[in-house]
Amino acid sequence: MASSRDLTRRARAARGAYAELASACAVVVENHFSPEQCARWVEGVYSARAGWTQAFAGEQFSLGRAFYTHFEEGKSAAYFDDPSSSDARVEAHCPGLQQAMRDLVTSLVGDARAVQRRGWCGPGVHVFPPGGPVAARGGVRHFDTEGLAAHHTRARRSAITAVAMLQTPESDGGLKVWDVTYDGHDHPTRTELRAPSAVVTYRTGDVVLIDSYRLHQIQPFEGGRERISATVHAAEVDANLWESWF
Ligand SMILES: O=C(O)CCC(=O)C(=O)O
Ligand SMILES: [Fe+2]
Repeated sequence: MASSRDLTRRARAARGAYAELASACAVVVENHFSPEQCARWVEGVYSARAGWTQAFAGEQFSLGRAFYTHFEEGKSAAYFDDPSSSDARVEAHCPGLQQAMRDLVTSLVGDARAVQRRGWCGPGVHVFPPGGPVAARGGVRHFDTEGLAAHHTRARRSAITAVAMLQTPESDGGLKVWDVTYDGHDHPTRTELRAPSAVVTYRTGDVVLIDSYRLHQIQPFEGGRERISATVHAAEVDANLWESWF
């Protein structure tokens, strides 16, 4: 992956887009979800506000439990406590979203099966509030390795993150990707941060696909509107069998 020119790529359809990650840091699948579908899910996300899961002292919220926030806050037990109630909450407010995100994984990876990871919470939604720390400074620079089994990570077995933008902030809020992949440490070094990088801009209904070992960061954003995106993580646990979770 040499030049910063082709750090990101745009694809017209999800099918097989995973293959593009061999030579790009991120692939954007444009218009994967219709604006009407996104608007319905966003309405559902707001109707679920009382049931949002708060993380990092209100820096961010989710509809459905996200493993990495629970893990980092020492609350993994709460994540694994009755995951079906988390899935039921997502389904009640955003009908079809979880299955659509699993179907998305199936399309992205091509001829393979994507199933729910047993005992884990299914795909969910991130809400980043306007005026909050992420809006002001951007998110944490990170890799999406927390949910991977240790042996999976050690062998660098395939793993992806797909993010669907449901509601863009009023401006900015793209996803920055670096020409850097996970090297066994959770925080990027200063040298790694100087590697070539690019900001993926994505619109409502677009999907961004990255390797879970890819260094990435949500960019600061402006305006009075929440940034709302749906995430699914997936790992190839056996030949052509992928497990997904949030
Ligand atoms: O919302 C996004 O653009 C990406 C969020 C993220 O880094 C993640 O879900 O792991
Ligand atoms: Fe991430």
